[in-house]
Amino acid sequence: MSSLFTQFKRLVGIDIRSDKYTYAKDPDFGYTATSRIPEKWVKTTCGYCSVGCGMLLGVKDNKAVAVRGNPDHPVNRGKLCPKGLSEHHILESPGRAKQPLLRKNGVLTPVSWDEALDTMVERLRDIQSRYGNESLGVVGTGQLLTEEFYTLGKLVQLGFRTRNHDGNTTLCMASAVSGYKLSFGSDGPPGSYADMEQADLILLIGANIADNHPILCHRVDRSPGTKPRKLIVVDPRVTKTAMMADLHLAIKPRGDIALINGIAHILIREGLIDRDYIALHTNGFEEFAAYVATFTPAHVASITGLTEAQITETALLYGRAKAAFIGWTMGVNHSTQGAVTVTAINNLALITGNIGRTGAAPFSITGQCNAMGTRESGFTSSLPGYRKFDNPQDREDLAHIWNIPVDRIPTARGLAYPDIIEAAVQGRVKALWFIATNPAVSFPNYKLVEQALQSVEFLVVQDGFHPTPTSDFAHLVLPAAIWGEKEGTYTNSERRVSKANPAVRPPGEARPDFDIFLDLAEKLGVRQELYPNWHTPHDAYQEWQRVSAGRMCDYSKFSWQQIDEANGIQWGGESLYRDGIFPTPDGRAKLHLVPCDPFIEQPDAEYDFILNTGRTVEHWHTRTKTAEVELLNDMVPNAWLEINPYDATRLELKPHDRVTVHSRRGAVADLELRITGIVAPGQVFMPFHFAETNSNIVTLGSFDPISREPNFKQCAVRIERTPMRDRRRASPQRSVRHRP
Ligand SMILES: Nc1nc2c(c(=O)[nH]1)N[C@H]1C(S)=C(S)[C@@H](COP(=O)(O)OP(=O)(O)OC[C@H]3O[C@@H](n4cnc5c(=O)[nH]c(N)nc54)[C@H](O)[C@@H]3O)O[C@H]1N2
Ligand SMILES: Nc1nc2c(c(=O)[nH]1)N[C@H]1C(S)=C(S)[C@@H](COP(=O)(O)OP(=O)(O)OC[C@H]3O[C@@H](n4cnc5c(=O)[nH]c(N)nc54)[C@H](O)[C@@H]3O)O[C@H]1N2
Ligand code: SF4
Ligand SMILES: [Mo]
Repeated sequence: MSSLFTQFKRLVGIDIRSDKYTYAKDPDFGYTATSRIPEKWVKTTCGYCSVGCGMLLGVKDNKAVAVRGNPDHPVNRGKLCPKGLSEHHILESPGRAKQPLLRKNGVLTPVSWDEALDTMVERLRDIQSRYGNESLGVVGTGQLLTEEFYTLGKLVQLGFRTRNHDGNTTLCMASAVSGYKLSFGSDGPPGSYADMEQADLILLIGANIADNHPILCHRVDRSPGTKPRKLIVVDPRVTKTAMMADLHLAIKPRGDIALINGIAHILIREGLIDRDYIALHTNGFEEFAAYVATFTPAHVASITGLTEAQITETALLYGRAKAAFIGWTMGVNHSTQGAVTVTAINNLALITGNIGRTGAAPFSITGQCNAMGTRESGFTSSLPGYRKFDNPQDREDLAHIWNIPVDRIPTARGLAYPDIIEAAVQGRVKALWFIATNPAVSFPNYKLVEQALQSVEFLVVQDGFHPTPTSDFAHLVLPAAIWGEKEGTYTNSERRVSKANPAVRPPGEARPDFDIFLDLAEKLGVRQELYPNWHTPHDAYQEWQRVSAGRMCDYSKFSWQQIDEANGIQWGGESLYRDGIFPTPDGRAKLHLVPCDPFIEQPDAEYDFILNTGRTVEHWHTRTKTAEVELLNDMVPNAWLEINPYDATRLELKPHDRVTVHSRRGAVADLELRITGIVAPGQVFMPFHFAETNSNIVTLGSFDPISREPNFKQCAVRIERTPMRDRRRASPQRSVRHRP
């Protein structure tokens, strides 16, 4: 207990000394450890998730010492989630990569940047001259700045001249992109967060926002004083988000298409559709109506495990809402049927005219801080500015802006991420370059990716942290600056372009990805051609403005400065398609007939459970960042497996028992058992964050034929008690970095 004297000193603002810290009065926080009172606050945007919260990063002595929510930012209005609030801790963490490392005699050895990049160019040139340009595969990320991703696309496709360029976004957003293109003729989430507040009904499908987009939870607040509306959550688990819902539909895994078709059936039967909208703005309604007629409530109930009453109530709530909003995330996208499930969702919005109006949208909630910016500016599954490889005019446009012959621009995309990995295993891809992604933990069916990482002749890993389970395999590690150390823009789920600003210098010799790309271009001899007079990411932004001008994702209308001052600006405004005109040849959206097939690996006598994998609020993906934040890591230090009490009793398992998950691909031992009604009988869940107990050793290497997105959410597994000999055994991966 503090003495009266101490209390007095606190009151008058004199520094006081405790055992550990010196405290002083901070104008914003009251009493704070003096070491945490910044000299200045730098306005920036959170570098974790796609909510895109505005924040202020406090700096003292070139160290990031504090973070607070930006009260003027329209997305988060001053609030932050636990990851955002502790984000400054990642910058100085011991796990940061600080110098380029080149494998010499089997050992990663520090080298100069010059030697690192000279070697990289030399090795890649040699490999490409022996096996062809497309023997190089490059995988980027939704966590680079737009300026960086744009620069990278040109470097890979026009500099290194390989089309085999993709992003980790294929593990994430690809199904939403494909589904939007199939329904509307273009990518681009039609709605905004503001719509969630204005909707009468919010339907969340396979989206656990309470854990994964926590600050969006404020948008579905239904406490007294807010607009009366309903929240329905469709998820096989009783997630924290499901607990917030008015109605939780604990659907059988992959029952979603049946449910959505069944809702359409009831809407048509009850006349709860917008005939004018359908007639003016869609194609294919007659066939669609005939098709969904077979999805009767009884039939849908048998597939989904829901009651007919639940299905009907959901349909009536959706159909009677003046404005209805559907949000979805990975419970939809992570499936071999992901893209078509997205079109089924779009169907619902189209037949009820719930699109292009305030409160009404089919809205894919994105994942990473810049998933959107990278899919707009990317040179991966499409050409920059949502242009198409197979459209001659689009290629002409770009060739003109870039001042290059049009035949330099490929007429079709190269291999998608899973196909790059497959090609590496088969020996067609001989060199791999990963930028800001950690496939040894995040790619499905670990054994295959391990084979790819081991078999290529040259593997470059460019990451802010080292070692990581992927950088352990590398021939060359390039240390990158991360969020907080570099400048550019991120675009969030609602198309809001926000500025990320540098607050501190990168550690050691780490450099911004942008600078690394320009240096590589220099060494490749293409710098002046591809990046004339470029020096900073702002040069990339200005070219991107010209490239996107007049396109749907038009950045030409706002400068960096305007974005910064406005706390983010949405391209396309609050909603797209207000006029009901879609970017298709006849301006109409297309209704799709979507069959409901059983998911690919059904449980059987040997593998009798369905494994679901996902996230928790405390951790970010492969934990390169959040394992470094003591506060977060101590809350959830290890992976667990959720099992229903019914199954635990049947298998004679007790809470906290150590269990092993076996699948046809491998086994993960030593998981802590949580016995809980959160999962239904016959289903188990584990987080994918932990390299030590890597869920992707057991997951399935099956991909959506349209989007190439993996089926991360269902595979067949068996659960057994972990034998003593397998306890705390080293993971099959070669190393795991632990916080010291
Ligand atoms: N804390 C935290 N936040 C994050 C991230 C993180 O790693 N940590 N990652 C970010 C990224 S990149 C992404 S993509 C998002 C992901 O955000 P979410 O998609 O919300 O995350 P997941 O936990 O992967 O999966 C969501 C839900 O899908 C459900 N699901 C599984 N199978 C089915 C099914 O058949 N039908 C339906 N309807 N649902 C199903 C799961 O039970 C789970 O609750 O989160 C972002 N935010
Ligand atoms: N089983 C299962 N697997 C999944 C999922 C699932 O739900 N279940 N979800 C999938 C999804 S949706 C996603 S998005 C992926 C994510 O998978 P990953 O992309 O592998 O995940 P991260 O851990 O975010 O990896 C980003 C890497 O970039 C580094 N990094 C951070 N910032 C920078 C930077 O500015 N520059 C550079 N050069 N490096 C940086 C980090 O240290 C980290 O190593 O995982 C997928 N894998
Ligand atoms: S909700 Fe997402 S953007 Fe906002 S603070 Fe949390 S991690 Fe950052
Ligand atoms: Mo993601």
